[in-house]
Amino acid sequence: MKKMSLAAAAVAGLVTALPAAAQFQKPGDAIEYRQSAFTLIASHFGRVAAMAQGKAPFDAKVAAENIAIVSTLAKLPLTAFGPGTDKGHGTEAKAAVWSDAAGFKAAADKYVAAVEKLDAAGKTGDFAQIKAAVGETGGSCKGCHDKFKEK
Ligand code: ASC
Repeated sequence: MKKMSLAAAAVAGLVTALPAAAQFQKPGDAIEYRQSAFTLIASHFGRVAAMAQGKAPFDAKVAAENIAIVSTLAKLPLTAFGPGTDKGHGTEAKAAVWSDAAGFKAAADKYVAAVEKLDAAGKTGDFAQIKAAVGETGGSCKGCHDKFKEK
């Protein structure tokens, strides 16, 4: 019993030490994970984007809360584009994600950098800074979608 629990602890330790991508048991799990993460990011980013576009009243506290969530979630889907996750589960990822891995990484890096700026802007509570950072972040979403996402 003691040995079993030690083994279980060793496995748990190994799993947490591996790159995040290794947590998926099946390719479909990774696809669903990245889709779920993008859904949440789009929802929270969308609330801030609506304020930036004047479609919702600007509230610095609400903007900061939503930006903090975007910031926390931003990198999660990027761990879920491993080999074999290019088909099924309604994925809209284009083959270019894997055939142009360098291009995909460049687009992902641009998005991560934009979200870092958005995070900093959210902390200032300044509308102009948030608006500019929303524009850059939205542009990075679109830039990646144009090349790497169907539709
Ligand atoms: C969003 C959202 C996206 C991006 C993109 C920007 O709010 O859900 O995918 O912005 O539309 O062009």
